[in-house]
Amino acid sequence: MRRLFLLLLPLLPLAGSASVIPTPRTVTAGEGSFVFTSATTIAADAPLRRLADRLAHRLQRPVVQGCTGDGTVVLILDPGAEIPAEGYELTVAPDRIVIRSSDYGGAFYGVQTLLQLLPPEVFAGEGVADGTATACTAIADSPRFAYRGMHLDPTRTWIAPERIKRYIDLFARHKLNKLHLHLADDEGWRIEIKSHPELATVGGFRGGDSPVRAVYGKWGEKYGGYYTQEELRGLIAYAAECNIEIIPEIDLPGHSRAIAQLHPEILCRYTPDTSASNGYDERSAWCVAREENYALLADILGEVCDLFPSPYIHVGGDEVEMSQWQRCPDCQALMQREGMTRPHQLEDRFMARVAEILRVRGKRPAVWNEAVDGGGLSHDSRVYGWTGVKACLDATAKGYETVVMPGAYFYFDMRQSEHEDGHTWASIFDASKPYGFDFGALGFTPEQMRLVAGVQGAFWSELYVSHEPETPDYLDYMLFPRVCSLAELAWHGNAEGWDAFRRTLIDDHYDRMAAMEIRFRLFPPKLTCGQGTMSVATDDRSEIWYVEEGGEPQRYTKPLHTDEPQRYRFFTRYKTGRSPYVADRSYYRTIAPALKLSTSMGESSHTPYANVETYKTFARTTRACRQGDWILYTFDEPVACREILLQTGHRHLPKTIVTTGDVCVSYDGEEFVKCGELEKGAFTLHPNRPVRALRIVSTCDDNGCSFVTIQPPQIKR
Ligand code: TNX
Repeated sequence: MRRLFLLLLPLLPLAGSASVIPTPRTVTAGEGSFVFTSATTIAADAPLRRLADRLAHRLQRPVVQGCTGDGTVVLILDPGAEIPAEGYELTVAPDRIVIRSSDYGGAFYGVQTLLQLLPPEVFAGEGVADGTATACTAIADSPRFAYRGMHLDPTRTWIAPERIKRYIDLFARHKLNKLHLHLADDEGWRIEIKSHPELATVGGFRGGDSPVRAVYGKWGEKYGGYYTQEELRGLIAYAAECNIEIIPEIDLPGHSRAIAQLHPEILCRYTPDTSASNGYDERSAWCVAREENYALLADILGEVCDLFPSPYIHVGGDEVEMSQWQRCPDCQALMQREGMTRPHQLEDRFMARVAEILRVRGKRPAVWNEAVDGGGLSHDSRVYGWTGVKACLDATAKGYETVVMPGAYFYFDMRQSEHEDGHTWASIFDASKPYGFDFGALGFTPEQMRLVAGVQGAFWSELYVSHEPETPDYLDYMLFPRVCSLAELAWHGNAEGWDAFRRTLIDDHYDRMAAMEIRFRLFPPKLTCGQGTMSVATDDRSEIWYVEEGGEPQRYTKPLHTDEPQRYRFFTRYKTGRSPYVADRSYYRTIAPALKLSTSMGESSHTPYANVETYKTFARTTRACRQGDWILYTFDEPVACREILLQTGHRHLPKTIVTTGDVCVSYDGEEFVKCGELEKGAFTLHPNRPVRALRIVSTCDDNGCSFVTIQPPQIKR
């Protein structure tokens, strides 16, 4: 085998061949091809038998024990081979295909690469047709980073086990090897803890008859879910077969409102003012001084350690609201006793206790970057840098192993262009952004690079509401192709440049993603407007469609002639992919007619009604909503317009919506008629007469927080 491999090396790379994503380290074209026939078989070393079975299923060819003859796909595991960890050598020769590696991961990735050398239909379960020829090639490949991760957040919005399993598959196809699962946060507890079953059976559900109130959801309907330990064991085993390690996270000591709603005794000892929040206790952090807390944590983390084979357990450490510790007599006494001067030292203390719980169980802590700030974090911790590049530079400069994932590049809950769905707090970016992450230009020194374990993408779920009504493809659309870019960066790097990678995505990977049934985002088409003409162009084989205001989508075949460009939106489709809408600037133009705002929920002095009346920013109420509470928008003059969008809530704090409510319209300022219901805190009206006033009336008894955010209406002429 080695001889054949060397023999192929001197040949020139075949242009455009093996456009595998992520790009392999070296690809050397050979002569001729391997042809699949009905006699093609698969042979594998014993430890690779399961992998061979999976490949057999994909290729629809049998595994034959002990056969390495002609016409065979051979998987060789040679622990002594000088092949880097997770690396492989893949040789396609006329008589056989050989994948060699020194570990399981390498074999798994060799198989992934082989599948990408075949027609995309192998990903659709169609096997390879007899006569399919694969060009001879020798590929030597290994990863750039040992840590190539994706983070999913089933706490804010539940993601069922079979959907996690599907993402494990999709991530593994892109050679990612870590899945960071966020299992406990303010909005939900998603992991069964056998010693405290109520955490999941109660804390995993909100709304309806649950004592935990609805957020992002439906008021009267119970929704949510949790993973049983049995289900998690299944996911862990399945992920391991895909060379993915699942890293569980219990977010501590902040982000703990879900468990605190069931165990308020873990909180700091003072009586919070809940008059503004309909009795809802906003305290979210574990008390550091309460000794019994560490016994409860040992119960919980003990089960987590027993369940997950990963050497690291993520214990959070982000966004701790330390004012709670400053109000707590016990935390204050602890600070005094220990001579602490800053509340951050309390976080260090808490983390040290948690680290000890993990350590006796043979595990190490993984933490978000804020945990570094106190100065006392132990150096066997792994830091996840999310707040910015600077946090990653700091953590590595201080000698911590670091996973690089600043939100502005790697948070796939951020929207992908200005007028799409998603968060904006870190930035607005498409797949080019994670691809282009440039460690050198951002100031990482070679010493710091040695501490970079790798990179990770994240999807946070506040804006992703998985119960009805859901945009069914939302999660896929937010993840792909950004995950492809992440994988390229993590496995290979970005030296070839974005334009070349984008071309490979479009020319070769779109068909694979479609065969995998990924409902991915297409790059938006190019719209040109001027002189009464709107024309649209694409460079990705997609079909172009347009929607005229109030109409159904139609195929675009030639430029449109119109003097009302604000009435048209365009988008494209290619197989399972769709682009966002694109429109002329005039489509988004809004007007700001004189307006008065009032509510039954009180006016916050920091963020007064005037913010909305001047269309500048948002206003806040002084308390949460109860049934019958209202928000009234009254225009000085009746407003003639095509569209009015009313919005409650805030992009950064999405749950400050009116969770459910009716919307009423008035044309004379006196008589109101119901025109619809809020959906995710918002409502769009297309009035057929001038509008004088609009009123939102709450049909829920709070929104799981202590105020409502009111946005200025967005009015299109
Ligand atoms: C910040 S990332 C958070 C999350 C939110 C996310 C939304 C991190 C450690 N904290 O709690 O879900 O922003 O983008």
